[in-house]
Amino acid sequence: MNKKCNGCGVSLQEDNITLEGYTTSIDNDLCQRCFRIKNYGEYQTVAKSNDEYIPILRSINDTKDLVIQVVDLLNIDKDLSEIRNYINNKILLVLNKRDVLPKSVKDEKIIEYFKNLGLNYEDIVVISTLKNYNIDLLLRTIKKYQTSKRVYIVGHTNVGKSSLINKLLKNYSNNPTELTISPLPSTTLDKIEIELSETLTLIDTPGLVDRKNITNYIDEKTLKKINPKKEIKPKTFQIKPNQSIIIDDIMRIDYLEGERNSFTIYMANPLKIKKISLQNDRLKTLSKTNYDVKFREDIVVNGLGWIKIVEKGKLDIYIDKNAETYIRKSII
Ligand SMILES: Nc1nc2c(ncn2[C@@H]2O[C@H](COP(=O)(O)OP(=O)(O)OP(=O)(O)O)[C@@H](O)[C@H]2O)c(=O)[nH]1
Ligand SMILES: [Mg+2]
Repeated sequence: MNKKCNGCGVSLQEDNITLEGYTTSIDNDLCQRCFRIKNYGEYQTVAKSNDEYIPILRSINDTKDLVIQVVDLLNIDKDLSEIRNYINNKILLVLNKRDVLPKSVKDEKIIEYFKNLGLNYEDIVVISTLKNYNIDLLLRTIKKYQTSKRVYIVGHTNVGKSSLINKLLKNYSNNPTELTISPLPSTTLDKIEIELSETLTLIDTPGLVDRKNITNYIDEKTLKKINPKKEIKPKTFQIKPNQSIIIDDIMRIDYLEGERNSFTIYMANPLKIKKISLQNDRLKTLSKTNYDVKFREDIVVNGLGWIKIVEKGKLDIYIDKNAETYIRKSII
């Protein structure tokens, strides 16, 4: 029988050390990569393509099982409905990493924002896997909506799918399984079924890869800084036209035209952010996009966070050419 790694779901093999799933002995329960992540915190990236993930999603569509779509609250997908291209199942939306957003923001407000997207979820639950927040509520909600024993967990890479399953296992079962988790994308490599109880089996899946996420284009040192580990302290700047803001070595915002304005930056605390004059040329070699923002909009930077802009105005954003930025109605 084809034996799978207990950490990431890949098929184990002892023939080729350079290929996925390698282990020194097929009697082991983990592949070498998971063993190293778990025991030494040594991360190894695996380049995954969605060509492998999409068939997994389509196979879920063949079932009537409940699907949990997990979203990272600091890193909300531009198009949450993309998943609907592949599956028609009932979906429960789970908004994870609540702990990184300011406590002053009310959960109801966050939920309201997602309800207004009109995307037909059975329910929406805000949680923090890290802080064990609302995990009880989530389990009750899963029980309310599950249509069979099996419940799938889907979403982009790194949103915390495997962490959530580990937390549910720890809280509510004696099953000793511990899935591999890591701060880098594409940790889980294949479907993994985990029995939580006689009436509930959770199925972890590898995440959908997002090529437009800035984390694909920055060095490891900066990557460590942008992954927030604590509650974000938003930084507000009062700004006039002809002033600019630079965020570490990552991006530059030029305020070109408009009223006196207020920019609030929701990004990881270790990032160095400062106001400079428009004449200063720093980071101007990056790729430029022009934006016309309306009253109370956010400029979102995929993988990094967002800038809340209060008044309307014209601005230029400079950032890596592969990174995605877009405008949405202010979430907070
Ligand atoms: N701050 C915070 N971090 C979290 C939370 N849940 C998970 N993480 C972190 O998010 C990162 C990714 O977690 P994983 O569980 O590996 O994510 P995944 O969705 O399974 O990722 P893939 O398997 O690559 O698709 C890890 O660094 C986790 O520690 C949370 O509630 N809050
Ligand atoms: Mg995972």
